[in-house]
Amino acid sequence: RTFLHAGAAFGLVALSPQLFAAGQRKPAANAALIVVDVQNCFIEGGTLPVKGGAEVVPVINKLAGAFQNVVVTQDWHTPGHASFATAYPGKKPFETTALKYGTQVLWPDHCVQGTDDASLHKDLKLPTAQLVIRKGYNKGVDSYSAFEEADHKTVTGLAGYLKARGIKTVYVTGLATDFCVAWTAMDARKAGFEAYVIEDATRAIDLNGSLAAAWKQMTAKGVKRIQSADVLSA
Ligand code: VGL
Ligand code: ZN
Repeated sequence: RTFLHAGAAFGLVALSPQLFAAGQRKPAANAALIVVDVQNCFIEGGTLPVKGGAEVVPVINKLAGAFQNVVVTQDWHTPGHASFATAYPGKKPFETTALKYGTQVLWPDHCVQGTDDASLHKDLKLPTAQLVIRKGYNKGVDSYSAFEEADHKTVTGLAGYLKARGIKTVYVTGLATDFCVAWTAMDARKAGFEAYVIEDATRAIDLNGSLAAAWKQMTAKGVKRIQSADVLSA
């Protein structure tokens, strides 16, 4: 039996060298998949749709099967939230305003707590997900990052949770690449995690060049850019 197993394994290697290409490695037990904001609000038909947003769903569903740890986030705003243009007379969505903690992009009202718009996309299938973390629920402070709010002071508890569970590496996916995905990945680095963004499991808003800027900033902070095939074929 041992001999047969070894033979079978050898045959697999010989027939499929691409399975073992450099840099491809199955996520370790101490890695977590973070699925950012795959909510109706960010998908066609929602209040702040991201182009191609629904396309991440099958990719993420497939990725989830390769991970022993899966964490999900939801943008979860109060009505009248400080990131909503409607909170400022005379302001329109996609303009900016100065808040105490810095420049805030103003968005259409989106992802209001408890609404269908804020629900996870119906086709997202993450039966093994262990934690759902909600963010952006303080009315006066936005939170693109799943780790800390835009004041760069208030933490969500995610870093503590991951550390308590011995997680060392995070793979970030979801919506939107240039906002919540990027800020989450960069804050993961800040909190001491190794961080990957799985590019084809994300879609971007790309507001005034924000996508290129986000990749540049992520790279500078040591976030690694990979594709789902790099994980799935490992
Ligand atoms: C997001 C804009 C506003 C995101 C959330 O999930 O990327 N973007 N709120
Ligand atoms: Zn938001």
